Amino acid sequence: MAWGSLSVLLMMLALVFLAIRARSSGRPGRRPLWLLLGGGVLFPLSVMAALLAYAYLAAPAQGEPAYRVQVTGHRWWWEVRYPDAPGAARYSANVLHVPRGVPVLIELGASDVIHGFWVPRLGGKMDAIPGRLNKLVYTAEEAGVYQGQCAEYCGIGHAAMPFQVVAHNEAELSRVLDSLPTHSQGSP
Ligand SMILES: [Cu+2]
Repeated sequence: MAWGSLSVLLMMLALVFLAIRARSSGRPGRRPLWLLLGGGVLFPLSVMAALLAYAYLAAPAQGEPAYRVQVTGHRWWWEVRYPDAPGAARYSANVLHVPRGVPVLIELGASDVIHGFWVPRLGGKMDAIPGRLNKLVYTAEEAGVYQGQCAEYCGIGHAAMPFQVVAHNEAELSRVLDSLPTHSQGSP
């Protein structure tokens, strides 16, 4: 992707250079249409089409999600709900407890403004948008703590909106879920 965008940038710079030179040489009459169409439209279009195809083909295949977590962005904290916890739904704040080695479906929403849900070590980011349900699948291969961060500026408390994904083995996860409250406790 870096090489592709670099090639587009270099092409644009070359065209700008050609345009400036043509003007300062005092022969502005000719309009090099093939340069505009070729360099300005066809070239970037084909580079981006190739990158798009590559991104789709190279994306790792995610298995069927086997675990579901609902996350709501608030100013300025993350509410986490486990709808499928045994017994009753459970809640946590700023921490997602997930099973290790299993694709986790994250259903993402927001209550006030747009937030950005991102755990760099687990994959791409996704906007959390009020009135909309976005879906994201993460797989945490190793047990442990993965740092996440709100990646969309959402107001004065934006920088204080980090969160954690904690991947557990099976027995530990059910113990943790049992210890969580069955109602949202609000902002921590
Ligand atoms: Cu935010």
